[in-house]
Amino acid sequence: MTKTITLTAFEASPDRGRGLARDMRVRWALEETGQPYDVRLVSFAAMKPPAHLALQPFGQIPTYEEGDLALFESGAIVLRIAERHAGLLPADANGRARAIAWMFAALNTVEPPIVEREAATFVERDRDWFEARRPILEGRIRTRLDQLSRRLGEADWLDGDFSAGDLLMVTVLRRLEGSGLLDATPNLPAYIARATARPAYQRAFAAQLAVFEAASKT
Ligand code: GTB
Repeated sequence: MTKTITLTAFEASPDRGRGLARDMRVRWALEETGQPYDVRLVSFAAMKPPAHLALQPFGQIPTYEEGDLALFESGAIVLRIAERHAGLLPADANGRARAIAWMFAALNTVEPPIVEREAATFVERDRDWFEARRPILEGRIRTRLDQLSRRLGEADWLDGDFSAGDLLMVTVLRRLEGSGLLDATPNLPAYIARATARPAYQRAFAAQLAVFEAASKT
């Protein structure tokens, strides 16, 4: 019997429904694999008491509950979904291992400098050294984008068919939209456009946007 899947997500996402919070990647994985799910919406305050910390020790979203399994970390959640349901990992063992390597690459190699730049922009913008540090942070991102762009080349996806590696990589790259940093590597915006045109992405995006729009009306 299929167990109900429940995620947590922001009740009013600070990204204003742009699909940049990390529940988006989980919603997208569930849509790609055709799994129905419920969402429990939480406020920032509701993420800090023990009930939520038991699910997510760092007081964050997303969390994932499925029967007696409770998981945190969006990458681990996407991997769980991809391992249990067809559509996000190749059937052959070597292809599967390579797709999982791309999942780690997205989260461990490409996302950290992007998050560092975002954090610096939010928290350090008023410091007198911020403008001197900015090109250093952006240079680290440009290096990764250039390397990723060369590897992707003319291909549609990172390694064969669309996989959980592409799904995570695209959610990470989307955080740079509007920054200008993607302009030097035109195959990456095209890669994002190809991925975000997928019907599963569109459904996931619409679902999280509906939450934000409903919260804005109250
Ligand atoms: N490593 C964890 C994972 O991948 O699951 C990181 C989870 C995480 O950072 N969650 C964030 C959170 O709950 C939301 S997604 N923050 C609340 C807190 O720490 O108190 C990060 C995020 C937030 C907002 C935007 N935005 O506005 O554009 C984008 C991304």
